[in-house]
Amino acid sequence: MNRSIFALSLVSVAMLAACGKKEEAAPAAAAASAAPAAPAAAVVKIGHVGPTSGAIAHLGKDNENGARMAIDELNAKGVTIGGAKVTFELLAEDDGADPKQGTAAAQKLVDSKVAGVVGHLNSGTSIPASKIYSDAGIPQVSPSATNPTFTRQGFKTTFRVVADDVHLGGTLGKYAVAELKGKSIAVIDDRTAYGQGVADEFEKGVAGAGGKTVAREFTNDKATDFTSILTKIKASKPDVVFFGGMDAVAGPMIRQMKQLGIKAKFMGGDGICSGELPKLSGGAMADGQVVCAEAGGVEGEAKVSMDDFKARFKTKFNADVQIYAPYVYDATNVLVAAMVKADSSDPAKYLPVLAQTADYKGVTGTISFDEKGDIKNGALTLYTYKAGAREQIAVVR
Ligand code: ABU
Repeated sequence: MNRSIFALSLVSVAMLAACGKKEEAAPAAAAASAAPAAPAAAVVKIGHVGPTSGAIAHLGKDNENGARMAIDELNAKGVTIGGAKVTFELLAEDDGADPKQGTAAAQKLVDSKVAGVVGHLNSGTSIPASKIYSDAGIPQVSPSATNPTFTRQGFKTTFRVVADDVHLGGTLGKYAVAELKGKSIAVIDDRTAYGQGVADEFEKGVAGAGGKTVAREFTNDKATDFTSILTKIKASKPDVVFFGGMDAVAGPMIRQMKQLGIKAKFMGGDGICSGELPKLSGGAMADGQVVCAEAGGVEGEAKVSMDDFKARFKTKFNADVQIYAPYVYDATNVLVAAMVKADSSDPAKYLPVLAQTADYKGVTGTISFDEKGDIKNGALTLYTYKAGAREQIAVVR
């Protein structure tokens, strides 16, 4: 990152303000008694990237709205950094959940001189983009990318405000055996960085709890017909089917399971745990059939603040939160809190402060980063669906 560019932008704002004052002051001596000019407002650009097109556009839009809500509130409240009132500008990019589009979006944000980035939504886009941000020295906080690799590349610029797939998949694997009493478990993944990774961790969790995986199949994140793999899976008579992937694929898969007469429980990670899943399944989900987990702990104070956030979100956007909007909101505010504490939006100056984030009280709970940039004490909230609505089962730490 070119530190001088950020310094320059603030200096040039100050110089322009000074020039303006001079020109206004010259014509009339009476101006000497005028009120002092208001400090110039500096613009701090914050990037957001998520898939606002394609099959999971509803999730990308949910994320983008979380960032927009944070930015709008910060601007309404007024934030002063480096002695100047700043205005935050959201630069929102669409990566279509595609790794190539993701790196192009990252480069565009770097070229636009963003001070920080919130995103991307998917692990498959966040991981390749993280090198671009790291090379530019720009902090990146992901609200939803759960593949462990994201924060294990040795980059100082990567942060995550949710638990990772080791925690997520492992916990769900144990839950399948210990609580759902799964005896024969089938696993499907969508071959993405997230889907395959969380399915692998799920299998380890099953094995660790003494359970048995009887089938492993895969599809892709754009597939709509699962007849072939579900027919193979049916032959293995599973009582639990786990899917590593996103809700846009999980919904039709659940519908086709019903059509094929597979009555097994259906499990998945945070990627399927959306408000949209019942609709995407075409109403095929039996009450309590689906168990999924959000990669954050929604209990106690966090439950109160999350509920409040969801109500404010609904009022502002006339839409319900899908999954990650509150985490995006917190990720944005964590970035800005570090800028305020460092008294600078220069990434080189506020990055070390961001890394030291401890006990930040967000709407999703308390955020502290470990040495890798991962959230400390990350938690999971398990959900099922009844009558088409998500219902909380438990919080697991
Ligand atoms: N964590 C699930 C969805 C995002 C991802 O990690 O790809």
